[in-house]
Amino acid sequence: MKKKAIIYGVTGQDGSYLSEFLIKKNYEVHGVKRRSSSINTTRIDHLYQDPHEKKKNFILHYGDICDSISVKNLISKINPDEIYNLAAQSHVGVSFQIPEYTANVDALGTLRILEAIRSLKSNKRIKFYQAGTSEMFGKTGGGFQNEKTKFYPRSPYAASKIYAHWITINYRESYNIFACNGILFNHESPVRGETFVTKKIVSGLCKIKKKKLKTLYLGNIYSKRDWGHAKDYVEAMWKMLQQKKPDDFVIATGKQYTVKQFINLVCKEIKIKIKWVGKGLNEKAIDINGNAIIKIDKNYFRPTEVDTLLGDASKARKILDWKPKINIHDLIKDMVENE
Ligand code: NAP
Ligand code: F7E
Repeated sequence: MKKKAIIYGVTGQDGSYLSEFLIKKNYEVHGVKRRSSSINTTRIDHLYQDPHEKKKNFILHYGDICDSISVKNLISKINPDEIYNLAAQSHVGVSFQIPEYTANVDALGTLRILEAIRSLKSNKRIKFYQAGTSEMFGKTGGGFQNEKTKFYPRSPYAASKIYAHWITINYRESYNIFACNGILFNHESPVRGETFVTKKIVSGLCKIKKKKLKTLYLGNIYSKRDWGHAKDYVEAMWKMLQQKKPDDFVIATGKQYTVKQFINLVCKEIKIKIKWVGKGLNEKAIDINGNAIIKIDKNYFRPTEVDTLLGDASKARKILDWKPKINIHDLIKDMVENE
């Protein structure tokens, strides 16, 4: 019998990589997408199968984790072996502008899925994956973060994800649900959303190279992140659900770069020579013709910033036998080639 998985957030970056991964593992994948007035399936169009086909292994359903009725109905109809909750309002900056909505999706959405699993009383022990984040560590003060590091959220997004983290643990302990939290550090890919900094930089600099854009505007270029590739990270999600006991894991590369260093690496990859001049809001990257191709715009700064994130994934390495295969240089190559 094929294993069945439900993916909430199937139309997102991780949803598309996880779908590919599970289909290769011979799963029947049920992806949940939101109704939208414009097309929101570009990341998964290559996996689409006509509903009239007999033997389908990728099936799409309408749903929304803000709608408990649809969550309960779908889980009870499919009776899956595994559920991956990747659905979220995932933009940290935007969460300051829509904090209540972010909490509804990112915090309560997780509760709605857990409650559906609890109340269903399936003949299977449905396994649940919650997409947690390094943003929960927030104000770290530097150094490495692991599963024992305390949380100090710096955004409505991070605060919502902390609720989701603890409610997942609470349902595991209260009702013996097989529920795992992944605490994933930043992971990127060619299908990363256009407004996240890595994609914005790669896409902007490629446009500048092709003379389709004059200047790219960015915010704080001194924050430090631990960037991996989404392809490696979805494998870790699956590995968590294949263990005997449910547990929580940090997933990271253990290497850290500033946004400015990321820009320099992309410029090297696409062969644009730049020189940094000025300070603070007046800092600029100038090309060989003297054009300011990168400028700072204070509108992209957040009310509270997460200055430094660096993950220690040694628990995942030991228990899941997981380590990243793709380094930052190959990640940038992949993103640039696809642009
Ligand atoms: P993403 O590209 O923004 O995808 C988010 C997905 O959630 C999209 O499919 C989106 O649908 C869907 N969604 C949003 N609200 C929903 C709702 N109310 N009901 C159902 N679906 C909803 O995010 P990602 O980068 O793939 O990240 C996947 C998950 O991991 C998210 O929970 C994110 O917070 C978390 N995470 C990401 C990272 C990272 O670096 N990428 C690191 C740690 C944790 P639409 O396409 O219709 O918008
Ligand atoms: O910002 C700075 C910004 O939006 C990275 C999400 O997937 O990873 C992601 O959250 C850094 C921040 O990612 C711009 O201030 C400068 O310091 O790409 P980002 P994020 O906030 O780290 C975590 C792990 C998640 O869980 C989230 O879902 O870059 N930055 N200038 C900028 N950021 C953006 N977006 N745009 C700028 O122009």
